[in-house]
Amino acid sequence: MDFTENFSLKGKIALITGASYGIGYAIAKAYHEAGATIVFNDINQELVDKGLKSYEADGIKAHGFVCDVTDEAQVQALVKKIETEIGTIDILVNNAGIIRRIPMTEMSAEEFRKVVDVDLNAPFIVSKAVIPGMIKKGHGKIINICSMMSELGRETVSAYAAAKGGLKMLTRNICSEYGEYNIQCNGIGPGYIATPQTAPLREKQPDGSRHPFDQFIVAKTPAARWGTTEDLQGPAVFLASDASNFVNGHILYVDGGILAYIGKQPG
Ligand code: NAP
Ligand code: GCO
Repeated sequence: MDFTENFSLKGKIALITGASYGIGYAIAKAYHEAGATIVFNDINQELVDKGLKSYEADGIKAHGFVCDVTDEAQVQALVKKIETEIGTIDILVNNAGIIRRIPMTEMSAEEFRKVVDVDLNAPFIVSKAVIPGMIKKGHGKIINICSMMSELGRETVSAYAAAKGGLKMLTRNICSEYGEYNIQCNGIGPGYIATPQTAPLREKQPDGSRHPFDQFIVAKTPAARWGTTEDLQGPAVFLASDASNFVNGHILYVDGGILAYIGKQPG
């Protein structure tokens, strides 16, 4: 057999949550090109329709559903519908996520809980719904979209860092509990990626200069640039494919080297 066949996703069904655009969309596009059937959800019909239009424009016949990943009843119903109408899910990417950048002492408990609900509780809920089918099928791949904040903190992102740190450990626990069923659960830790979620950190200043955080990230990244969603496609295909069947409980950081680098001397 040609070794590269190990990277094929032919015949696989992939559910990518929150994939109308952004990182989830890019991962779904790569999975399509690797041969998978694409299923995605988003939080409302408008976003699902927007996603379906984008997929169609890219020649992808995706299946889109409205589902709030924090609602267990909606998630259970979605997985049942997918299994009935399309087939058992082989690959799950827990991508849906939010961030609220608020100084911790100014953040309400409700705001903190909302971020943890989407970024940590939801991957638990969706994984719990999908794993029984994977066990029956004899294999499965779960990929949790973690973050630099699974390892590092910074001002204003306490809830997000707590959630993404927890998601790293949920990844390791799913690996531990379900590895014997030939289910591999790994994480991808994107660095700073140019998507709508980070747009506020890259906004031009009133005087036309670059955002201070934009300058900081470029100085802190050995690759000296922001990541693109395309940078994540290869690692995501690898972790969804047979090429990674003995990789389990690993967080693969796709960050241009940020975590390895102390940062450039100012000036
Ligand atoms: P994004 O542009 O904000 O997209 C997130 C997607 O998830 C949106 O479609 C969003 O819908 C959806 N979503 C949010 N809450 C949901 C819910 N309750 N149920 C269903 N869908 C929901 O984010 P992104 O930059 O592509 O990031 C995707 C993932 O990567 C997130 O988990 C994020 O934390 C992580 N990440 C991003 C970066 C980065 O630099 N961009 C780096 C590391 C990790 P709405 O539009 O309605 O919110
Ligand atoms: C922030 C950014 C980061 C990125 C990403 C980095 O405000 O610091 O939004 O959190 O989204 O998670 O890996």
